[in-house]
Amino acid sequence: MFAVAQFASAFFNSASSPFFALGSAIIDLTPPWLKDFAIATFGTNDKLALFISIAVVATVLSALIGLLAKRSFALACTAIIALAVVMSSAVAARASTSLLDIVPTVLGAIAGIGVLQWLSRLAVTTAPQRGEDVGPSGPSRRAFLLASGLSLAAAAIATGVSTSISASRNMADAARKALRLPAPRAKAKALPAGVQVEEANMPDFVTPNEDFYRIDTALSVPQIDPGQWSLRVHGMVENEFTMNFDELLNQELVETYLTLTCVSNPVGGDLVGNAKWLGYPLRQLLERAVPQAGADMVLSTSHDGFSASTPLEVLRDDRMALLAIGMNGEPLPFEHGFPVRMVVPGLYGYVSATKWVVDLEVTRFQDKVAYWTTRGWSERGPIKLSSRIDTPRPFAKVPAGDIVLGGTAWAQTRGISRVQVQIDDGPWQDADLAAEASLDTWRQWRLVSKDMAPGTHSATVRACDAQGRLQTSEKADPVPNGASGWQRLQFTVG
Ligand SMILES: Nc1nc2c(c(=O)[nH]1)N[C@H]1C(S)=C(S)[C@@H](COP(=O)(O)O)O[C@H]1N2
Ligand SMILES: [Mo]
Repeated sequence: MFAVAQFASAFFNSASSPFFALGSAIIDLTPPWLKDFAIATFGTNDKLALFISIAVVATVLSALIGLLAKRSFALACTAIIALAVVMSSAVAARASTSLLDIVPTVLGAIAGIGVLQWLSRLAVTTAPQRGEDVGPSGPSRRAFLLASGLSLAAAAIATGVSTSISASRNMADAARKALRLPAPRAKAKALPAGVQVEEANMPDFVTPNEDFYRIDTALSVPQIDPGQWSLRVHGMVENEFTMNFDELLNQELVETYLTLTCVSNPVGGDLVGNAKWLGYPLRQLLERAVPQAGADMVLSTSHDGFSASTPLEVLRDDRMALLAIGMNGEPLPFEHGFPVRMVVPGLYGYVSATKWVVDLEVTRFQDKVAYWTTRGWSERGPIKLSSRIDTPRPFAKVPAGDIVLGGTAWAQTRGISRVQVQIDDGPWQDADLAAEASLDTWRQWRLVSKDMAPGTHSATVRACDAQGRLQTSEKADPVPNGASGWQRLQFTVG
């Protein structure tokens, strides 16, 4: 019961753990003399001692409940429920918990009753009939003892595993909160006035962290304590080395605005976001490693086994490819790669933006294959020139008169020089471009369509990059290297 509750709590708020809650309640309720005694006797192991005591008490209580069940199964269930109520109140009494946090304890109680029922059944079939001569080591008695032992062992293992999951999560969380980001050597160039088109439905030019799209293969978000983090740099290099988090903080960091894009983004989709990143240029990291002739790729691998293949030359040219630790002025959120991730201008995330990165291997495309490439996606993924209509929304109803259209376009590392909109089958009209922050960021646009007649209309958008190349009208699915085609949507005026 305790084990299931503890195990389940690993997936909730750490304060939902009945062990931690009970432990904290006991600490709060302990008279000072006992506290002093505990600290004097167990030293800094006092918390360990407390948890071991709770585990011992839990085992004894389980045994007592087991004995009780021999008399009355209902009475034993009542005892379990009473215990669950005590544990739930310990959880609920703590600050920073919500009603949801007693779920683990309730699950624990249900599991406790289940195990009890299983064991009682075994015990019933075991009980020797009067007059029968069943030795103390009869087969079913052995089964009962085995089952009890198994339950206890399973409980102990589940408790151990889940307590260590919760503990590492707490450590990582505390470390993230305590982290003060160092000042960059070069601050990001201030955003020019007018990067934002002020219209309803337009995205913020800088995407707030909590609104930033999230794409990864992680079932549960890795919680890495930066004190435990290190990055191994190896492979076809003259100098292999390992860098820990403190060393990374001591490098000369830079700050840059950069728009990330997912290769899975459909035409008109929103798997794209723009943030200010703080990090260490990968170019400098590679200068220290000194890649060998013949190498053409860096395989970056995450703590959870994802990998990305990035062309070596992209990481050595003058674009701002970073080993990032900061996002919009705060440490990376856990979902976005805390403590360290990569961001590379101009490449889709699946071939460049490894979150929770722990390993960089300088190698060759012909020798190593990255995670998504083995699943049918291209080994290289430069971002395609794209444009999007953000307002009006598809199938929106807008009042008759002058209609404001607005949207976003991006061609990271190249920049946007022109956006054009076609209403129905009319001529292509040049939209007004918002100010450009950099070639690596998206650019907003706006167009007023005068005096639109009531009825259903369509709008189509296309863009040109700074070299004047027109976005292709050729439709392509996201697989294998990104969607293409012009976005066309319908809306109703009237
Ligand atoms: N460890 C890890 N990093 C990853 C991924 C992943 O699945 N695992 N997905 C990549 C993909 S496909 C994209 S588009 C970006 C998304 O980054 P974000 O979630 O911070 O927006 O992360 C990249 N980095
Ligand atoms: Mo992606």
